[in-house]
Amino acid sequence: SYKFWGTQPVPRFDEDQAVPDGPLKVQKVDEISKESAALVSGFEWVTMDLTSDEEIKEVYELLNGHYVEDDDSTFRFNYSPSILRWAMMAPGWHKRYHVGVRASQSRKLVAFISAIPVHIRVRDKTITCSEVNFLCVHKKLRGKRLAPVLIKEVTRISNLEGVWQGLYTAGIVLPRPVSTCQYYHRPLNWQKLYEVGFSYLPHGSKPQYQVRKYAVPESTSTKGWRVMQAKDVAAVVDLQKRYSKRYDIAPELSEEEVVWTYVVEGADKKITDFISFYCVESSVIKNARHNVLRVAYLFYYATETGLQEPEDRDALKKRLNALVSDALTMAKKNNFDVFNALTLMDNGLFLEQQKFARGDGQLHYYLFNYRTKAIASGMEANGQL
Ligand code: YNC
Ligand code: MG
Repeated sequence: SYKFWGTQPVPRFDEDQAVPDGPLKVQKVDEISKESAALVSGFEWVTMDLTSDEEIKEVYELLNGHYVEDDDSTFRFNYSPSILRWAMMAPGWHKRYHVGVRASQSRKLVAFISAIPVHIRVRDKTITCSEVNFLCVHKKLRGKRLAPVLIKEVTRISNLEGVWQGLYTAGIVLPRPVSTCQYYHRPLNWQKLYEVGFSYLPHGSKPQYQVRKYAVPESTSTKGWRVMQAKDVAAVVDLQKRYSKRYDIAPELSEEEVVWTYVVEGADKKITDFISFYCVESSVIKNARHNVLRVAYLFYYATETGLQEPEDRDALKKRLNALVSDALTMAKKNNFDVFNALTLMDNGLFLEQQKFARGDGQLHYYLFNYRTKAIASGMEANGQL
């Protein structure tokens, strides 16, 4: 079926993969409409001003009530206004990419979609993409084909800026993922995760055994470990750039994009490693004792250990395990309940050893208007999936 996606420049499930990388459709800016498509009567397009506390609150409230839930509606993402600003006002952001739909009479915000410009290397070519996120339609307006209208609008706005490719992820299968990852979860506060229905008590186990199993060291063990400072940013970006050559698809990060990070400073003051994570809380939908889960998401990391020639896989595995173990310690100290990671990058080298368990969520990665052969996730590449 795919009534909408069948009309879009995305690869089809049945098409030949053995073609050179590149766009599916080539257009010029003057072929693109300068006007938004009409909405059904009673609704109108608006540009949201995320610098305004009132308007970010409206976006926050739409997402808090209507954004992504897990399969059995136990949890729903609760992105805070500050993480929403971080995500949608990343370097290169522009207000034009914060697209809302309001009910004309009540002025209520009922739908939203956003994009930021990013530079992504896919194998040996770098493409400029609109990274699309936070697509959301109010629960009362579902199933009315509003999502395709929002997607076409953010495409039109990108195209007018000369951006022809898109990057996005979704939990659902659409034509056609460039890669698919599995979520993994590492309990930090097992008791609470059990109480909210996130973790289960394995047959024959007892709560106190689970709590003990998931205890983390109280202090970090890597020599030279410390919080990143502004003076480290250039070294971190340089290390990231060299390390990410290991991957077929990777963002080209600039210095402005570096976030909350720990670094390891070697004896000669050189930054030899870094690892970072960020926080997105989830609302616990119906539970008498708990309202939110504090969830840490693993972000980027890199280590000089992975750059030795010839590659020493055991040394890399050992080093990544040490870094992730220290990150778990920091997350626990900062009161996180669970630490999430996907089966990408080199995560296959530490997920199991660090007691991450496979979740039921999958995340599919998509490129819009760009054809390339499927990219194996980290686990497949390491023979673990
Ligand atoms: C989705 N998540 O298949 P077909 S992720 C893309 N991503 O089309 P309707 C989606 N397409 O199958 P509803 C999608 N979910 O007929 C559904 N679709 O071809 C497709 N949920 O539209 C679907 N947020 O309006 C179908 O559906 C068509 O009312 C049906 O609205 C959908 O942010 C949605 O999961 C998701 O708020 C808005 O269910 C709604 O159900 C909702 O009848 C909860 O739509 C929140 C949620 C999605 C999170 C995300 C990334 C989105 C990427 C969009 C694609 C970007 C392409 C690149 C554009 C830039 C290019 C340049 C340059
Ligand atoms: Mg709809």
